[in-house]
Amino acid sequence: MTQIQPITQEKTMTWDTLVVGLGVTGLSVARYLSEKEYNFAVTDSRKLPPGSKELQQNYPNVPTYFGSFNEDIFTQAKSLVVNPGVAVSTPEIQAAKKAGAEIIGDVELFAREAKAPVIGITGSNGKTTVTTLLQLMAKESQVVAQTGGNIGTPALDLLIAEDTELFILELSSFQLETCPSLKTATAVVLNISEDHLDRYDDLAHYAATKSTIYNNCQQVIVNRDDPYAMALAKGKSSISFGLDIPEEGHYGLCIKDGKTWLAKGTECLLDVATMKLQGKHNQLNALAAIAMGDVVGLQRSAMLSVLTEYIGMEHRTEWVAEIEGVNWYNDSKGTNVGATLAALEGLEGPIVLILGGQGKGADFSPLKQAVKNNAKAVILMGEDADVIANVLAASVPEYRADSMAQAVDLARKIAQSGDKVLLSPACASFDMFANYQARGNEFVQHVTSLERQEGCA
Ligand code: UMA
Ligand code: ADP
Repeated sequence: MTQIQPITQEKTMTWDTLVVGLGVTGLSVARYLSEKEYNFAVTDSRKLPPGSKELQQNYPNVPTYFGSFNEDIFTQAKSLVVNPGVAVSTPEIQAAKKAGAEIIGDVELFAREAKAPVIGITGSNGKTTVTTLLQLMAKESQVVAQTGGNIGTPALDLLIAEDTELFILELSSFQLETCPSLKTATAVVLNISEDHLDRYDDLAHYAATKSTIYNNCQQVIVNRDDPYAMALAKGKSSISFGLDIPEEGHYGLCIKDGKTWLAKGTECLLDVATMKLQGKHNQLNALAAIAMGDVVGLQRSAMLSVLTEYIGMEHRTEWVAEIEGVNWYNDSKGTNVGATLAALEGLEGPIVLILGGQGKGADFSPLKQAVKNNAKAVILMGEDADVIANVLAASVPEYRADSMAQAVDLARKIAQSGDKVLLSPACASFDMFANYQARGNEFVQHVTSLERQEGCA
């Protein structure tokens, strides 16, 4: 069997565009540049980046520089197309910028080319939920839409399809740093809470990056319940959503026949009890999706029908099992404080909460009160367990686990009938797992094996 070797080789081809990072984004950029007949090279600080085999197969003549970044290579480029996972502040990128290179991302190339209207969705939490709702709503409305961005399919790959009537883009703050030409028909910053502070100076810097989604936006959508997010649209004419009674032309909740409904102005649209998505945060997500769907002309009946059917995605406050009267929930995608707050408040106590991992420099203090109100115990794991413990200051009984198996075992011993066990780490997973999916899957696997033991007992 031939082993794949790390390839770092300068081929004879001359180039002026440098693709930085060879994951799925880098591959999509390589495909696009090659179709456009640009001369480009690819660099990645990893010895064997995920896309290296495919690049070698499809574009064997493209020069590659893998294993580390080299300033001499970067400063040769006229243009750098930087992967969102690589910080623009990286010294080699800054050196290239100083030498006169243009620094852009894949979304910038997409924006220069896209012909159909674009919906842009960003925020600290709820991006994937709102993006997926809009994707389903467009489909149900018979609109030919392409969905991608941070959700998984790189933006440039969305250009492959013909007859596209609408693009729906989930955008991370990283992607928003490098796409000045992006124009949107409608865009939203769903909310702002601390995240990615390992890449930004502070919350204001992170929020300012998110706000750029409104720069070339025809209809701004804002969350009036989140003053921080709302301030990002200051001075722009906007349509708002929130959990109170809306003014005319805006979105919110109303009470009809003793029930709570999603509403636009005085028009009651949908009884929230008919939605499968649970929690106040999902009512906000639904309102944001309807507001944006209305702007681009999706059918109202189609949108409401999606909201009654959509059950949500794995790892997002996902119900896993009921064992001896205890309900278990997997919220492994709760990778920041805002998400864990939403899960704690959405499920309500008494909760045995499993949390911890890589805290990304976040301030965990907003969790203290919610833990006190809703949790009967916390089980801490991962790199930042001590940081979280210091903040919670033993406001509820605290336990430590070195593995997911141990965390689940402890939770089983602590929880009693009528309680809930919630994995919502408020942290990234990379200290102990490949990613949040692996963390959630491991949790589900241990819970399922408990369920089997229970079945056998
Ligand atoms: N990396 C290096 N050196 C390099 C290039 C990458 O060390 O030269 C490392 C970095 O830690 C980087 C990671 O590898 O963060 C991933 O880079 P990649 O090239 O493998 O990334 P892609 O596979 O192209 O995935 C990227 C987005 N990843 C990031 O922004 C970190 C994906 O978002 C996105 O789905 C994909 O493009 C398509 O648009 C993921 C993500 O975690 C889901 N996003 C963050 C989030 O949601 O919080 C922002
Ligand atoms: P993102 O793509 O922004 O990470 P997801 O829809 O994948 O958002 O959800 C990520 C986490 O945030 C999950 O734990 C989910 O329960 C929680 N969440 C979803 N919507 C919201 C919201 N509007 N406010 C706060 N938390 C939310």
